[in-house]
Amino acid sequence: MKEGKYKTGDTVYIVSSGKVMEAGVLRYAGGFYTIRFSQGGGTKLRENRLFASKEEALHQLDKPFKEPQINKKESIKKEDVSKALVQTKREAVSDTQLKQIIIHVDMDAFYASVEARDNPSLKGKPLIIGALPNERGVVATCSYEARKYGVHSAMNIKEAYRLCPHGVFMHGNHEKYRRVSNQLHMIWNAYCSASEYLSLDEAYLDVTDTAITFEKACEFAKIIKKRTWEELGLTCSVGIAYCKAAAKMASEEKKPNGYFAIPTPKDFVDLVIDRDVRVLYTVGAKTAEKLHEAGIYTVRDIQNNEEKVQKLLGKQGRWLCAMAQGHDDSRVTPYKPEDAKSISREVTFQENVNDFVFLKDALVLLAISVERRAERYGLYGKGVTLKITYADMKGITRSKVIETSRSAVKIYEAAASLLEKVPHEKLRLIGVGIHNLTNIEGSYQLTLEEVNEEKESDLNSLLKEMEERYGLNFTGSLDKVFQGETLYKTLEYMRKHRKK
Ligand code: TTP
Ligand code: MG
Repeated sequence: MKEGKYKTGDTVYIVSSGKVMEAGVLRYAGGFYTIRFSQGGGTKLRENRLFASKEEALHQLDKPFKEPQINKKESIKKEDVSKALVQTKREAVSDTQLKQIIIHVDMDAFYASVEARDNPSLKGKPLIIGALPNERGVVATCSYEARKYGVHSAMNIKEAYRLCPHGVFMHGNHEKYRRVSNQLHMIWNAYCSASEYLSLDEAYLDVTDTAITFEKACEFAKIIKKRTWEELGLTCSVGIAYCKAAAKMASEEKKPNGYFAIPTPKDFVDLVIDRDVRVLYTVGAKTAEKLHEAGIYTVRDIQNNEEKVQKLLGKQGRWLCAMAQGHDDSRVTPYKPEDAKSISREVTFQENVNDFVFLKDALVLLAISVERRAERYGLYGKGVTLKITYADMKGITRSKVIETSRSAVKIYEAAASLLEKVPHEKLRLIGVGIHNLTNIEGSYQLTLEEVNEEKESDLNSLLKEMEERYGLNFTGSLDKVFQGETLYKTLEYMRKHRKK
């Protein structure tokens, strides 16, 4: 494992709990530096969290850590951001109901559009992202050209191939979509006082206080569309409405590249009254079936059968009856990473596996991946989960309480001990996660003794053993293993190449 910019013994600075601390580099192992604070104690950090001088570290204090931009094309003009955010006093509302103006924005065929943007030869083609036709897997998304053949998200890849054999099949590149998503957030957040991200490509924006009028909100939505196209080369659909549910419906109304406004509850009701109940977006296939069986097919039927609907569906029924009249008071709730329930990483193998030596090794890489994600969000777990799906599709999860940590070694050790106790039969999926998340470090800061014990030398020796077992070389390339699809490919390689 090669050291990077810093050498063992260098004095470096880090930012911790809003303070600059001086620390001496102890050693480098497993992709991390282990440092010892001059005041005693120590911790593990990656190179990008270390600073050669106090000034550099102080500078970092002023601006939160950001990932370096990898693709120049994806960078957006900073000076444009926040231009529109002019906080003005909100108009007094006469009625008791809280008036809201919400924009819902949703990218069109997100993963596929990003891939087509970055490789123009894919433009206009039926593009299917998820897996290759000869692999196991499902469609993550597909371009609108592929949708014409009936291909859709979550469809088995084999079925997609049957429907669209001339389609272009690709793996996704999640890291890239996450980066684009961050850039989208920067555009969106320039126009709203609060945003609620529903997925990488979709959010509610509360523009009540920033737009003040509905007309201005419509203008914001148009600017968001224009900037998304001009700066990121992507199209999105926007809906502007007086509540969240109507805004979401509005953005779907004219997809792709759509723009649609629903200014009042009356406009909403007029639009949906004779449509199937499924137009109300919390109504999934099962709920729709229940309603249909009870003779309730349209939104009008809900209006005329409120008691029946509430009896049939309880709390959801009450929400549906309100929505059928155009009422939805729910607020935009900003996403906080610490609200996430768990951080996990899993892999589905191309063929079923019952090589438990390999599976234990797979846990090492999955645990490192979880550690890196947890580090990115500043979170630690108080429990570790092992997830398995056996060849017969039977799924199990096993959990273990740990001392608050996000250390890959600790996650691995817990998961490996859980693996020992489960039935050793052929399986198709294995995953590792941490749960019971907290942003309080707990025992993360090691005592000096623990540093000397050198836990991460455990990680290093695990990786070394694996290098020998699979003829791999992680040295200097461990970071690469965790980019995009590489972890999956590395695990597939290991599955096929274990030496005795
Ligand atoms: P969606 O917004 O549901 O779909 P989309 O953006 O591809 O297409 P559109 O909005 O125009 O209908 O999901 C956003 C991304 O999330 C999608 O590009 C891929 C990913 N995704 C999955 O990986 N699996 C899924 O089952 C779904 C629905 C989405
Ligand atoms: Mg979308």
